Amino acid sequence: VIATRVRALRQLMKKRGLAAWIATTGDPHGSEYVADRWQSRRWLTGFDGSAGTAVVTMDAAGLWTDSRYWLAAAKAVRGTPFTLFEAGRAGVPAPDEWLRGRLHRGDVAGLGGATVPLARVRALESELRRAGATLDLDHDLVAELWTDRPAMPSAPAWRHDRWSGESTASKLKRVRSAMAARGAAWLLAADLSEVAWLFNIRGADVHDCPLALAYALVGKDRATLFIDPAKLGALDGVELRPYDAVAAALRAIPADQPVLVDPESVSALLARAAKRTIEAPNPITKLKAVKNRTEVRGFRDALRRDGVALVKFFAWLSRQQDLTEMAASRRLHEFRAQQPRFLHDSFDAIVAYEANAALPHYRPGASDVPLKPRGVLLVDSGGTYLDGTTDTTRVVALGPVPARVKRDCTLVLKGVIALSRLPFPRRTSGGQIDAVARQFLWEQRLDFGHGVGHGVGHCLNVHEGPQGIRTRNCTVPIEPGMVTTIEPGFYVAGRYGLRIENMVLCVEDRDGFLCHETLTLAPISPDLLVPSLLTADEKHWLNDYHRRVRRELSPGLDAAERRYLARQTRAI
Ligand SMILES: [Mn+2]
Repeated sequence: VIATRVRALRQLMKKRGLAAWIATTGDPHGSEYVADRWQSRRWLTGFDGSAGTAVVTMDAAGLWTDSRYWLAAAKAVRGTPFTLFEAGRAGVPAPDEWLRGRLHRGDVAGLGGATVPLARVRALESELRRAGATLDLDHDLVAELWTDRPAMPSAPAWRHDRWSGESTASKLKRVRSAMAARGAAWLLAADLSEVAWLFNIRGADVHDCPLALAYALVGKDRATLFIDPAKLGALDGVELRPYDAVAAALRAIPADQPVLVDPESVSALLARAAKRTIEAPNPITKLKAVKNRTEVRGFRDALRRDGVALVKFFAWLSRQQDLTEMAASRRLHEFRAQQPRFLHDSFDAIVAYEANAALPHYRPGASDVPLKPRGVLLVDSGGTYLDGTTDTTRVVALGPVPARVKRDCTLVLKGVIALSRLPFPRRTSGGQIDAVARQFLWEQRLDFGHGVGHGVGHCLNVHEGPQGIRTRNCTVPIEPGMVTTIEPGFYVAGRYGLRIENMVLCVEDRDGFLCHETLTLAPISPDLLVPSLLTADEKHWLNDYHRRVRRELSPGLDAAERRYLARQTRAI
């Protein structure tokens, strides 16, 4: 069936005079998680991972995906016209570069310009220009061929005002002053979480994301929400127009009124509908990242309920035999779903046993494995609650664990503690403090291949910017009110994987410095630690933290669960 689709695509390419077709993974909003309607790369290739790019020429077809999906993608492309390229492996060309090598002067490559952010199209165009080739954005060939394409998501949207702590009128005021500072007459917001934040609305159009498909267009004295009218009634002071009317509205703006567009989320086609644009990060991204008092209170409450669910789960797990990763994952979801204000998981949980945990983004599925009474289970999961989003990783021993694993887990914890206690001056970015969480691994000539942390949305996306803790593209200062994760790990391919993840809130320290306060409440199992490798200060931090975890979570637990928690938070 994949071969037939590729054949049909090539026929259409020939008819339209295209030398290549590029299928990326994206929707019209630059989303990380994409609704089925826009899974055209999956339709074309049969590979269903959440990230990947396919390129089809008349005589070759390639699929690129990153390390978390290499195994799954290798299986998916078997028997199809696609060759797998392991993106990120040394010596493997990037798709743009590979394509450039196959195009000739005057060739045209096609791509669905409505679903690819402007910044991505720019990068591709500049690569193709070196071969004298150009891009056609206007004809989505795969959409033409995809006859049983899923419909537009149509979940109702709902008001989130009660949990948000700030009215849309107040948010609009702050957005407009940021627009004025940039010299923009209008602001187009395409990112679904930015639209949701601005208008205090939530939805259910994307799996495990509380988002409604919509655009926002903010002018100096009006604000328009473009959304399917069936999804939402009236909003005070906001003009509602149909979702599809956004391009025409942009075209109607006179050339002397520049529109601010964020090239990372606004699609190339939509950006080109405006006569004059200012390309800049959307100011909403940063306003949204700094949480207000209501949102912070919500995070604290949500993390307490989430911690109760986690302890109930781990206590239950400690009494089970003959479980698989999948069965454990389903039960974890049930414990969360019993908590008040729960909407849905914040992402597909990672429940990974031993070697599977060495793949940082592994999800149990086809390779569901039984859990045995030995080794380490890694659980990275979270919930989306009305009053906050959570993301927590813990590792637990299912039985005997080799000394080497305990040593590595202790090194990971030392990184968590060091960064959690670190005072830092204002204007410090995550890029500057990433190494603080790695230093103890580095001392042993060890490291891990992912970032230390990411921002977390408030009843929004589990991954949000602009701040983060990693070395690449991470120059935005961390400010009071920002909620970020600290999640160092360590992985031995084919053997085991370890990661400890807490959510932290940036707060004022003293003498003008800032620091982080840990929000996550869940035991860090002493069964996986070597106490002699911890300093007195580190033991003090852990014992203090565990006292707080016990105090906050015990009221939500039954007697057996409290006994489990007492054991897992015993002083060391
Ligand atoms: Mn995380």
